[in-house]
Amino acid sequence: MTRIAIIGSGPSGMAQLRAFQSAKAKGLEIPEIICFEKQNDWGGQWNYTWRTGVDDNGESVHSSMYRYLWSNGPKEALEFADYTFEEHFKKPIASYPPREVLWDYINGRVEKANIKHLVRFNTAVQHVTYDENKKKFNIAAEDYKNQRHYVEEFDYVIVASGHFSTPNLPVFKGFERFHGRILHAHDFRDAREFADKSVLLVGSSYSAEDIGSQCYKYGAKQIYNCYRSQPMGFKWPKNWSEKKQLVRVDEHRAYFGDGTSAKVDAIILCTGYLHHFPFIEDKLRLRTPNCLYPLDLYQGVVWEKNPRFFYLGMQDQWYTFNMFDAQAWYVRDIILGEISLPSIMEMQHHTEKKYLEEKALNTDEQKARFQGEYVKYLISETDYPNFDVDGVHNIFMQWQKHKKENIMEFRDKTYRSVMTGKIAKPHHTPWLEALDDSLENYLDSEGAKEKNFI
Ligand code: FAD
Ligand code: NA7
Repeated sequence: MTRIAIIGSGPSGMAQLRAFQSAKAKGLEIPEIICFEKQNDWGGQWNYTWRTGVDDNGESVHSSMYRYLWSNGPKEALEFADYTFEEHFKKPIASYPPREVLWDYINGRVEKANIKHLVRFNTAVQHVTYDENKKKFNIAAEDYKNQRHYVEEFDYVIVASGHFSTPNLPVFKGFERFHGRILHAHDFRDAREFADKSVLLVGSSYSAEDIGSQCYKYGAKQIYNCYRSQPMGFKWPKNWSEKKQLVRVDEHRAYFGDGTSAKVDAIILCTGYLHHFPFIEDKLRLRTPNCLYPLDLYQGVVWEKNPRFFYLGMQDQWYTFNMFDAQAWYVRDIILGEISLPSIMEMQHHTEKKYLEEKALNTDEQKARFQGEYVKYLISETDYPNFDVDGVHNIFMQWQKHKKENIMEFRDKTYRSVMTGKIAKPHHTPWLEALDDSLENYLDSEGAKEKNFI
């Protein structure tokens, strides 16, 4: 029987499992599927851990998420077309759910599909190779629960191991002398640690914006962030100031490119992540910066040099859950023979064209549109339920406008679902005052536990 390996059961791997299950539910015969997951549960980044460094098994901790993380974009932009928030929660909820609430949602869809038994948890893929003679992939895996190392053969491999886990860790002059704490965003867990402290965030993208906002919300005394290329340019609170690139630090102070300096207690490197796949042999390994259209991947998913090898979710992301779905349905249909691929030359030519198109994009509006068009194309090729991608694009544009208006209040806004046509319900507590982000408190219509939070 044809065998398929999926590496990772985060939202992308879960989408792939669900894609095959939906084909099976329609009466199609599907191959044997095995999903390898190094953590003890699924959900990928959304499977929070307080740990940093290594996990129970000595594997590097995967998730970069932290306590009190709320969705940084509207839930209406990531909603599954085959499983709405309304179907899951049975009532309207607000537009920016906390991590635990989103985990519950993505878990709900795949629990309903009854596919968890396809995942081998606590099992890390350590090596993937391709045997040209046999035309099979060999996967070497470590099963930590049963303390067993084994190798198995597969006909297809789908890499869904994420790319926001391995820190990009620049070093600045004087770091070895600094008296405070230096950490990467990947190891940031609890903003309360920085209450009453002066914190410097290096970087000017999503992590800097959100970790800084967390620190502000939970009582940091002073926040600085510094940028290499572009300032974030939001209207920051009085105790947050944006500086040019970090030049050096000494025992207590950070020195910036504009000649100013500041005393800081901690430095958080919000400097992004590396696409890092040490477990994949060189000829199959994706090497790319974080961009919207990586080279070597036809339609963002097919490894051109060996089109039985796939990657999911490797793009920088405007679209997330529903884009992973679009990709997973597309990969499924290639494997099931419903979609045929062009020649390698044609695939490469197409990808290079798209890669150059991305390079010519200047504005966020253009970048979001570019990824939206990509999602539309994938959906048009499969039976994934069609949805109003242009409507989602408009939600992204409103989201950006709301952030520009007030970066500390954008999460209080609500949006209309393109799946159900219904508008979200405002949350019971404004985001800045909502300290208890547990599922229980979030879903309670009055937020009864909020006042007990210390
Ligand atoms: P991941 O979620 O990273 O899952 C990959 C899985 O692969 C993990 O379970 C991992 O354990 C497993 N794995 C890795 N290597 C191996 C191996 N060798 N063997 C076996 N298993 C392996 N997106 C949003 O839509 N909204 C947000 O608000 C949002 N906030 C974010 C905040 C942070 C701090 C970060 C880092 C990301 C955020 N994202 C957000 C993006 C997020 O990455 C995606 O939502 C989503 O989790 C990507 O899914 P994935 O399955 O591709 O990868
Ligand atoms: P991103 O979006 O990849 O951004 C990385 C940021 O780090 C970006 O501002 C970079 O500046 C900056 N960077 C990278 N290297 C350096 C050095 N050496 N010096 C200064 N600044 C640097 O990563 P994020 O972590 O913010 O977001 C990733 C995901 O996590 C995202 O999906 C979120 O939802 C959460 P640049 O603009 O390249 O000059």
